[in-house]
Amino acid sequence: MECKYCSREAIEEINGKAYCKEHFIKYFLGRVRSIIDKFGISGEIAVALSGGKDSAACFHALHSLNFDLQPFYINLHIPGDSEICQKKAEELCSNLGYKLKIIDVEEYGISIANKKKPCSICGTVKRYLMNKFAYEHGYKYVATGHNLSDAVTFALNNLANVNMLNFRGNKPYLEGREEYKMVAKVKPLYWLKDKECMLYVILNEIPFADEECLFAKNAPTIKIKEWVHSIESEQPGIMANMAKSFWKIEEMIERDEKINKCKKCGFASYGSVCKFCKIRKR
Ligand code: Q46
Ligand code: ZN
Ligand code: ZN
Repeated sequence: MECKYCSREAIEEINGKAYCKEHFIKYFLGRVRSIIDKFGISGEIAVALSGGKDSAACFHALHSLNFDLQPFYINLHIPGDSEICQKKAEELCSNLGYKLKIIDVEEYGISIANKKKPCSICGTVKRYLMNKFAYEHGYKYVATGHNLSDAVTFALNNLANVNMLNFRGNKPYLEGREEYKMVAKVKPLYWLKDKECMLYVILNEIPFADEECLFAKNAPTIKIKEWVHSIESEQPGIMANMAKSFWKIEEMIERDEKINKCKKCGFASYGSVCKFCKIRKR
């Protein structure tokens, strides 16, 4: 198969178009650029690295597009995972000429691995610390490696669990709000699927940790993700359409929401005390 844009051998087909290595990378960076341009993102961006392929691809792509970046890593102390991931994130940063900032959850007296439902605590802690880091260091934006596969899977999982409130935070850009110490969040990989992110890191020889967190293995979302990808292979473009619909639903839900300031820490909260402060107290 030939690339649609030149005569070279194609390595990937996306929505019926074949791409060679060079044009695939152009396509990938173009999708990232479209998010950045749509929301007018400029200035320094704090980039959350997890050690995995997606945040590595996100960081590398933003670096290739010449953004001013500060990578950081949250060490969650998950056995058999966190140390390897931190090493991979450090390796990537040193390859690209950055110094990685490390945030350690143990400094906040939190341990995730021994909890009954580690993922729900982990999610809250990560969101809180990402925002806190960026806010306290004066960054306007936090970029994360959430991709199209994550966005669609997350939303479908919420539908499957009648969890409409969880719809918030899934769209590609969340505005910052100074009065609530909220930094803007951006998902540059929002239009890119898992497979495309994997291909991007392989083609660019980007170091990443292949191991999965031990709590990810039995997650119900794995089946949903497989299902979504199988529908996409029969009907290319359906995932992007679903993501657009979920984005609209999120905006409808947002209109009825009230944010407060947490009584303990002063960051944004949907109750009088934020979930992070409740976790710390426990
Ligand atoms: S939420 Fe759960 Fe992940 Fe946290 S505890 Fe591991 S699997 S790392 S994206
Ligand atoms: Zn080509
Ligand atoms: Zn709080």
